[in-house]
Amino acid sequence: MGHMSVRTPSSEPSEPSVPSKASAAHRAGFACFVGRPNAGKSTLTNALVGQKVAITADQPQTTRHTVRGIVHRPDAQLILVDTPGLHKPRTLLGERLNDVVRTTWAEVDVIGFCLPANEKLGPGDRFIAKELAAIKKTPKIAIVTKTDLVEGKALAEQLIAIDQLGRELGFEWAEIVPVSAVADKQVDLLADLLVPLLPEGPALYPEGDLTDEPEQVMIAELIREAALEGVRDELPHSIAVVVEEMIPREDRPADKPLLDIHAFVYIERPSQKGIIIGPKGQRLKQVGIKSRKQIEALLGTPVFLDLHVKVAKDWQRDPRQLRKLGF
Ligand SMILES: Nc1nc2c(ncn2[C@@H]2O[C@H](COP(=O)(O)OP(=O)(O)OP(=O)(O)O)[C@@H](O)[C@H]2O)c(=O)[nH]1
Ligand SMILES: [Mg+2]
Repeated sequence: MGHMSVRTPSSEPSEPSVPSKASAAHRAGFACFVGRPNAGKSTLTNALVGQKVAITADQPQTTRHTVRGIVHRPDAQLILVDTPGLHKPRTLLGERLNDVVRTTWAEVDVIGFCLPANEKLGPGDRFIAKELAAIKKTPKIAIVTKTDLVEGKALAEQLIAIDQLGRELGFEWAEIVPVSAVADKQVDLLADLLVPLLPEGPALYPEGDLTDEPEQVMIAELIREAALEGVRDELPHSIAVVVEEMIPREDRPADKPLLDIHAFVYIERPSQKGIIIGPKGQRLKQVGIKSRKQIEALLGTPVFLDLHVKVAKDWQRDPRQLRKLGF
């Protein structure tokens, strides 16, 4: 009873997967990743999907909506639902994001609770674990992220602490899995452990679909990701991006198309404008160059990206503005 089920590379010899008669029923279902902001949920989602479907950043509260990433395997379709980091809300946006997380974990087949290896368990983690404990019907996997950042001893201590946390709250993790998305350690193993927890059934998404994000949203997110780079303090939270228009440029030869994309980068205060735009517009220009490359790769077509910075006063706290920005 209550033995600790931890997955280490050595305890998991890779067996050749021999399909066994009719028992290998196809599975399909949903696993969500929850955890504090910055725990590495989106990076892990991308690593499992094998392509960027969710933006990531080294500031907390990067993800602002659920992002589905789809893993296609011969035996299963695993749909990952990356969620915003659960945190103590300070704005209406924060409250909305937390609501999104709670709705999501009530709907999935398995919950993956992400805890960074390089940070001791804190009140934020306990708070989330407590809420998870109340969801009795759903299996919960503890995922220790960013293992490339710690030594073996620190990792072992973290695994024990997480096991202990479950016991204190009266449940047992279905698994405790250390992974590194950046060093590609045990990422495939995580998928192997999630799949058996999915219900039997046919694929839910067409083959080849890696996400159900609308193109326009993905593009706005790529611009926001570029805009987040290097900004600090409150500014990352103040940035929102909306793609207003995408129109193929007229009078272009068929073999030389160009897509005009017009997007607004919103901030909350006029004083933030200068920082986003930068001296002589250099910063905004860099944001444009960086995101345009990724947008072109995503769409497979040349793009003219037109970025405008606009103030949406205190939008994080204003229900009307939030609605306009899609929250
Ligand atoms: N070294 C290392 N860094 C990682 C790993 N996974 C994520 N990170 C970094 O951790 C930071 C946060 O990663 P995200 O994936 O954006 O974290 P998140 O949990 O989605 O954050 P929110 O969306 O804000 O809740 C980024 O700077 C990542 O590059 C990892 O396996 N190893
Ligand atoms: Mg995220």
